[in-house]
Amino acid sequence: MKLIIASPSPYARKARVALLEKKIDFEEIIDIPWNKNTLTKDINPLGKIPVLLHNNHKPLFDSKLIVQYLDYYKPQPLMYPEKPEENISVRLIETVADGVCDAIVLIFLENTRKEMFRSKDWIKRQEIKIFEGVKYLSDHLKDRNYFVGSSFNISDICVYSCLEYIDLRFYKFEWRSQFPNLEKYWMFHKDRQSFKKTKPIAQTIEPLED
Ligand SMILES: N[C@@H](CCC(=O)N[C@@H](CS)C(=O)NCC(=O)O)C(=O)O
Repeated sequence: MKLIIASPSPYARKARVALLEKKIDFEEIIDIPWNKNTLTKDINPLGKIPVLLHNNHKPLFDSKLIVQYLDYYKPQPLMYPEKPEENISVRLIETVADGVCDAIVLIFLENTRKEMFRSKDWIKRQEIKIFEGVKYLSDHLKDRNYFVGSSFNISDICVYSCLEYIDLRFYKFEWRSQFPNLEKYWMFHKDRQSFKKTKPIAQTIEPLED
């Protein structure tokens, strides 16, 4: 399998961690999807990473769909639990964690504009989503080590990736001091090999045109 990624991307990280957890061999192809010469535009009509290329299968895109495909391809360990109630709970946590990342991406892009073109209102709107989203995650975690059920699954991948994406792109938000249960959770998972091997690395992107 080949996975097209961007090195800072929390969405690509979901697929990378799931592949490592399932011990599936894969090759990473690093792209910068925001730049004009991105590989992705010819493969995904939405121009986004991650994209999974597997044998003669059509290219698969969107992290949720890719991880679901990996669960069909190699069920153990399962990333999306089978029990309907757990499955829905996991997807809800995924939606919030991914939504926090979406808001961070939008602020990051807005800040690539010249200062006179940036919208403070737009940035504020996204910041509220980040703060409220992380509070929701903290409230749902309580003092547990796993978000849903008693073992590791996609909800943990999403939240862990989201927290480290905040550290990379929105570090003014000191989530550790505001949400000690999330810090404890982060400490519990930080030595996991699949997380250590996929630490986000910043890329420099071409600025948006005004
Ligand atoms: N919902 C998508 C989001 C993917 C996404 O937004 N990827 C970003 C990189 S972090 C991207 O490729 N953006 C390029 C663009 O929007 O043009 C997923 O979960 O895979």
